[in-house]
Amino acid sequence: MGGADKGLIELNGRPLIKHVLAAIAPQVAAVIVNANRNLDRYAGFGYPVVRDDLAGFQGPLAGFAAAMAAAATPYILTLPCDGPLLPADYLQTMSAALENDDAELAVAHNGNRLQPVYALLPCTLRPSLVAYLNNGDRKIDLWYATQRMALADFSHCPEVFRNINTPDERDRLMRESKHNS
Ligand SMILES: Nc1nc2c(ncn2[C@@H]2O[C@H](COP(=O)(O)OP(=O)(O)O)[C@@H](O)[C@H]2O)c(=O)[nH]1
Ligand SMILES: [Mg+2]
Repeated sequence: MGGADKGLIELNGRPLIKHVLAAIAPQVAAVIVNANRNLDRYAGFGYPVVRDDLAGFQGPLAGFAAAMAAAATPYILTLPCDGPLLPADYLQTMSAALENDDAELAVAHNGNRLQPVYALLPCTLRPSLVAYLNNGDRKIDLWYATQRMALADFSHCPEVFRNINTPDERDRLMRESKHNS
């Protein structure tokens, strides 16, 4: 997106983060926003804002570590700021997968591949995650693979993971949502 702060890019007249917050807030006990720029604007959406544990945009795991430190809940449920089509049963599907597999963490799967920024993670994994990051590792799938992982099956609705990475993708989604409404 040419370096723009993606959460603040508008889709149908509202910043992307507002679409995402509206979809997740009814499902969870508390919301934390993870951002590293425009912190005042993010704070204006009414939820606490935390910056990454590591400086320099080192990837989503640094955000997960910060959220685990800030959370008052035993688990964090993660989702990216650029995926406005989050389903209403996101938490339910993730927690059912975790329980069914008696796993430590759950990660979404669209039927084809892992969707690694959609995860249900216990905050007790923070020391493991911090150690992984301090070792210089950044690959999200490889850290998951070191834990007991459940796959949450979203193969019946793979479109919920559509996310906006280019102006073109934003415009296409906007045209489609107007067409459907
Ligand atoms: N906290 C944090 N999140 C990041 C970082 N880099 C990417 N993300 C988030 O990870 C998600 C996926 O990133 P994105 O650039 O859209 O990757 P893609 O969709 O896989 O091409 C988005 O919500 C980003 O905001 C980072 O350095 N720190
Ligand atoms: Mg993306």
